[in-house]
Amino acid sequence: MPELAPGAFHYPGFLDEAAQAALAHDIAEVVAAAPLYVSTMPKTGAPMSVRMTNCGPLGWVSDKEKGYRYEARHPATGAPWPPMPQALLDAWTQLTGYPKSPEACLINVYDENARMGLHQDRDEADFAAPILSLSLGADCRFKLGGARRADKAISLILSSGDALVLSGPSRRRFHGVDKIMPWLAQPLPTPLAALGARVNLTLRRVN
Ligand code: MD3
Ligand code: FE
Repeated sequence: MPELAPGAFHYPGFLDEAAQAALAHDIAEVVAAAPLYVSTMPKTGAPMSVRMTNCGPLGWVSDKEKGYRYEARHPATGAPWPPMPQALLDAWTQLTGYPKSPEACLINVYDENARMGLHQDRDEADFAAPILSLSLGADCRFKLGGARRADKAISLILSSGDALVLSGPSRRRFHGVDKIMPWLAQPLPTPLAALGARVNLTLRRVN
């Protein structure tokens, strides 16, 4: 259980191939009910390169007018987000031990050219709760920075099946996805392969 920094834990290969395949089926069902969409940046309205959807009681959304926030409904369909698959609730309990259930699972889908710039996750009222991230598909180069944008970042590869827990002081660190690395990669399990190269699931408490 390598601790990358205080409160930041990397679990390489946390999900074995069977668990990855089962989770891919769960996520394909979520995407069928809550289609992937393109969020836009606050103020500029510039489109993000990552396509998204959510499951659980709340979902993270962003647009030009209202900016970053959590909503109970899909911005395009108006439907409530699909429930969180049991496997995600189980992974949350197993890896975080946190007594309250996650309220939101953001599903990020990356194609080979998508990236996510350095940012902090600070749209949640509850900073005491940890964040859990699960990766499927292509490797990516991930950056974990410090409390300030300019702080030196450590770089690591996130591979299919890896879990990352961010808690305590690491909950507020800057972080980003630099590069999708499809060349040596694990293709996404079949029901997701048509959607992109990499999927990341981020489970959070919001309130
Ligand atoms: C470190 N997603 O959705 S997950 C995001 O791979 C996001 O899609 C990335 O950053 C992705 O906000 C990274 C790993 C992660 C998630 C939250 C963190 C790392 C974090 C919060 C604090 C520090
Ligand atoms: Fe983030």
